[in-house]
Amino acid sequence: MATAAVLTGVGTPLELREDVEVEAPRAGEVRLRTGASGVCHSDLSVQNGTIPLPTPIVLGHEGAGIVEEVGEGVTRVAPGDHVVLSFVPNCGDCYFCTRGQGYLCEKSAMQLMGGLLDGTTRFSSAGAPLHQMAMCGTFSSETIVPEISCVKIPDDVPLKVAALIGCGVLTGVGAALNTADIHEGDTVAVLGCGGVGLNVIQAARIAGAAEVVAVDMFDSKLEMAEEFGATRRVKAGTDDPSSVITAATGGRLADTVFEVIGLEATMNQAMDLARQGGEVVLVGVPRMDVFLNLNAALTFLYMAKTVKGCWYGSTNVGEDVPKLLDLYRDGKLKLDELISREIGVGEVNEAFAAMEGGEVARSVINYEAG
Ligand code: PAD
Ligand code: ZN
Repeated sequence: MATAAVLTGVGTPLELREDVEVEAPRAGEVRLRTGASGVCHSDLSVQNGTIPLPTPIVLGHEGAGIVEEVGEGVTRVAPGDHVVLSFVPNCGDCYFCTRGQGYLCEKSAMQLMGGLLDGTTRFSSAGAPLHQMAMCGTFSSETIVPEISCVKIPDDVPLKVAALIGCGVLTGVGAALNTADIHEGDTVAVLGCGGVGLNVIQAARIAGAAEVVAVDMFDSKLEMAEEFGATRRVKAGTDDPSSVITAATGGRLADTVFEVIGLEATMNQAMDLARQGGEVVLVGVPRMDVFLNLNAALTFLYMAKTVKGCWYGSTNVGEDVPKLLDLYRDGKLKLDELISREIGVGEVNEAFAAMEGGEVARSVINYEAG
């Protein structure tokens, strides 16, 4: 039996279930003792209906743990291995994986069905099956995942830090280092300074940005943004980002603008804050009915702007996880500082409220703390 936080319907609080049955791993699958799971905005977005997934479902997709048992044919990992979960499985063989676009792996096609690779689930509670977010389901003390969702890491990496790598760090750092094309001395603007945005900020500095303008509606987040390397702050709703960016660039506007919130208004605003020939990187996940309001001629021809969608930091997890761990060990990437609170799996609803209230960079469920 596992203990899990379960979403039974859109708009309802998560329920703590202590009776969750976890089937044995099938071929190509792994049983994982979850060590830790971050609480990401995408989890909240499933709860509030922004991201459509079937219910009932075990949320959680930013996790790390220890392999307990492997199914038939598993070769990538063995019992006892510590792993980061990739919220996009990475088969290594498909069209996308073989051309360096592992974040689009064809094996992720079933993800919106809320099951594993074959669409079926391994969790059940009170006799009814439970779906599983992103083939992870890390709001459960134990889970079954595809082996191709596992990235082996050294045993000495704290699992609460490893968990954050699984989504917020790979996405945010990848947005700046992989998706965007930041040059030495650039001016970058980051709209939204949460768990993902703070990683965009620190990686933009690693990429050479001289100015990073942080935009958020909470002073607490803007303070965190400065700790992560932002050089200027804009309080959304009070200050005008365009005048701050204009001042930073002699009127040219930003070389690269990242939207890391997922709102229609800020996605459109991001387009306006990029300079002629500049780029906009969309990281925040909006509702399915959001459209951008762009003038084709002005935006793309006369202003020659580029818009890039950033799915999972355009990452190839096999290469990027070790790279991020090296940066962390060298003191170049702040990861411990992302953990504002350690919580139990029964406190995810409070963690959602803390996230919406601007109180935390990340809340992390620490299963190891007992
Ligand atoms: P978060 O809630 O920790 O951070 C969002 C930040 O935006 C908070 O600091 C808010 O205060 C701030 N904010 C909200 N509204 C506004 C506004 N109108 N103006 C300025 N600031 C505002 O979320 P997160 O960092 O975990 O996730 C951010 C988004 O990224 C979210 O949409 C999530 O679903 C998405 C995401 N995308 C991927 C991907 O692969 N593209 C991966 C992971 C998360
Ligand atoms: Zn996430």
